[in-house]
Amino acid sequence: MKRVLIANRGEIALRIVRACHEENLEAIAVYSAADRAAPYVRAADRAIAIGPAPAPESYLNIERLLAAAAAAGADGIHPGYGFLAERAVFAEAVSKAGLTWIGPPASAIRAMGDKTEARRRMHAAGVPIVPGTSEPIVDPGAARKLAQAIGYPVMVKAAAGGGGRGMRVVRGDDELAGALASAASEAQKAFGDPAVYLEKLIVAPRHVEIQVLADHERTVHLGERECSIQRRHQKLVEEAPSVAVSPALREAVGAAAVAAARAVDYRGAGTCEFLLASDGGFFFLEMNTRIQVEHPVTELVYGVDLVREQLRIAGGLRMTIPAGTPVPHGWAIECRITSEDPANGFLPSTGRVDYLRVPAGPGVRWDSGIEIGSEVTLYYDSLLAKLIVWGADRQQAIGRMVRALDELVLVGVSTNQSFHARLFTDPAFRAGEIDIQFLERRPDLLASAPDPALDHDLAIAAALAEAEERQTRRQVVTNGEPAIGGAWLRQARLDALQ
Ligand code: MV4
Repeated sequence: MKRVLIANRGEIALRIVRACHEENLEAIAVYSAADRAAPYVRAADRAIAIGPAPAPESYLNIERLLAAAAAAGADGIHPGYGFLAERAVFAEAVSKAGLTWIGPPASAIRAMGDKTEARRRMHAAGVPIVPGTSEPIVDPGAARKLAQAIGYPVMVKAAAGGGGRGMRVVRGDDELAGALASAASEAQKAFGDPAVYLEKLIVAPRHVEIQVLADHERTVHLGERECSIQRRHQKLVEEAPSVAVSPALREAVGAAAVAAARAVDYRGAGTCEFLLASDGGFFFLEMNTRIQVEHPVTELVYGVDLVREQLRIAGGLRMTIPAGTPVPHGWAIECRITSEDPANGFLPSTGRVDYLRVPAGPGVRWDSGIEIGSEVTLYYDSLLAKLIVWGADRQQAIGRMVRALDELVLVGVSTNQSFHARLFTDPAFRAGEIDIQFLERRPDLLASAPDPALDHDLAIAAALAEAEERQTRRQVVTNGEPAIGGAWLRQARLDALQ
């Protein structure tokens, strides 16, 4: 492999350009009309326009991407995350075009994409799965017996799902039929497949995921990432390691993740998601067959470059992970800085980045796709940058995050920066008392309460401004006589009194 086309945009495209350059590979960027001036486009060795701003006509368009690869003489394609990264048909089309697919085999993507098939394969491989059904529900009448056997509360999930769409919680027989119907209809709309199945509901678990790497000789894990701090299935903060994972538990969950990857003949970088119950039990949920947004926290505590390893493995080289069990060193935390306004229900905001001061200093990493002058639009997702810190322990990492967030200045677009500042000073978060419902319990962290001290300052400022106005008003003087041009004068007096 000599020349890699990056079928993505933003921070991950820039991350891949950098890894290519370190591996002496040329990097080819593709860009939509909205991304002409983006930093990743300038960082690449060559850039090719692939269409208008809407993703279906650019970053999701397989034909245009393959045409760009041919035009540039690329011999490999890295899909990044999102867009086409987990589409088996894209992996196949890339291989069919004679190019190297920098990702897992299409068969592994497909097996993990169907959640009921994944459950069957994981069960056969001895990977713990949540108690439930591993075949789609065909008969709503039979579903009642299955749900009773599992024990309420249960969850209805879409077989083609993932990321939280097409899921329903069911607390008793009376809710089951409705939940099956609505989940199936949502799954049909979202994935074109109405198949659903049942799982026992795990209450207030942590979300812990294991990073896996596999080359043609070895499959290894690089420990866990704690991803419980999320809102509506969007992760906001990730850490490695997890306060809830002991070295013994790490080895157990890690071994399960390695078994999961082996069961589908996995190659490259992948992530197995687990629910970690409050009693220490863990259950495989799904495997993400791509590089993930939060990969940097693993890189910092294991001293690896995961994108570099992806490039090596795709090129037929061995991964550079030494033999033996990799051990995490220190603590890493990532904040997703998004163009979402906590004061406005996390609605996406748009605009031009008028000013940007990037945090720096010991243990601080900034992976971003923006610079001063960047236009933030609604065409793509709201991730602007990832602020990642490393410290010798969790306390030092949190301290560095507080300091780095304090240094960060981003003007022109509303962001979720203030939410992060509140979170990292919160006693419960600092104590590690987190699970997937943490933010649901803490509306106080999500939205800033109006500060009464600020109201007071604003009232004084308004009074001073008013007094200043009065002082500088033009004086209207009359001697009691009806003034000439009376209507004009009356109006002038009126204006002066307002
Ligand atoms: C669950 C669960 C509780 N019990 N399954 C959400 C996304 C998808 N990956 C699976 N999800 C869940 N599955 C059972 N049996 C709770 C969730 C869940 C969740 C999981 C991971 C991270 C955040 C979450 C937020 C809400 C629900």
